Amino acid sequence: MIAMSIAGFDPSGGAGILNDIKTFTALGVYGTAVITAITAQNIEKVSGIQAVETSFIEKQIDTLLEQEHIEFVKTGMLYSDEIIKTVSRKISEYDLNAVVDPVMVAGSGGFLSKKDMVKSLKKHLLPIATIATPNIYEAQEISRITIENVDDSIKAALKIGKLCNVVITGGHLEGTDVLYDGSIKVIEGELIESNNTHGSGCTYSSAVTSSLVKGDNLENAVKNAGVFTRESIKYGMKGTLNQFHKFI
Ligand code: PXL
Repeated sequence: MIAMSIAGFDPSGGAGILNDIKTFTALGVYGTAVITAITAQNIEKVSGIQAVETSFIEKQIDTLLEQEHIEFVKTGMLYSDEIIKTVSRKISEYDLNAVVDPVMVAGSGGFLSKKDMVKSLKKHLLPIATIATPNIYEAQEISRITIENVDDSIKAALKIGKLCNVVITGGHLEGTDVLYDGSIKVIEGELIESNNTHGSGCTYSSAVTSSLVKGDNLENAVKNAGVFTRESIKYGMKGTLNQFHKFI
C-alpha cells in the first residue's frame, strides 16, 4: 500500500510533506513525496517561500511513477496557478485518485498561496479530484459562502459538490465535519482543546488518503480520519500533532 503527497516542505515537521509521511506511515501506508515549494517557517510564522520550478515538479512525479505503481495522491500546498496546472495535468495523465487539501494559509496565519490560486484550483484541480478537504476558511474562499454554522457548511458543501466530493472539516465548527459525496452527511465529532494543532489539516487529509488506499469508501475514510486526527491532537507536542500516539 503506497501513497504520494504532492505538497510543500515545512522544516518544523509539523505540516506539509513531513506531516503527510508521518501520517501515511502511522496508518500502515508507504509514503512518497513530491515537493512543490520549500518554506522557511516555524509554528509561529512563515518567513519565506521558494517555489520549485514546474518542470522539476513534473520530473519528480515522472521519475517516481516510472518505478512505483501509485494510485492515490494527496495534494497540499501548491502555491501558484502554474503549479496547480502542472499537478492537475499530471494527475489526469497518470489517472490518479486525488485527495485535494486546498491549502491557502498556515495555521500561524502566513500565506501559503498566491492570490490567483483559488480560481485555478476551481478550474483545473477540483473537477478531477476524488475529494477535497477544505476547512471552513478554505471552503468559504471556494464557495463564496460565509460559514458560521453547520447549516452554512452544508450550503457550501452543496455548492462545492458541483465540482467534486467534499468534506468541510469542522475544526472551527465544534468538530462537526460536513461531507458531500452525492448526498450530505453531517458527521459530529468532538473538539479537543489544544495548542498542538499545527498541521491538523494535513494530517486529516493524509489520513483520508490512507483510508482510501486501504479500500474504504469516502464516508468511512472521513470518519476514520476524524478519529485519527483527534487522537493525534490529544497526544500532540511542540505545537503540532503526534501521529505515533499508538506507540506512547
Ligand atoms: O497546514 C497547512 C500547511 C500545508 N503545507 C505546508 C505548511 C502548512 C502549514 O503551515 O507549512 C508546507
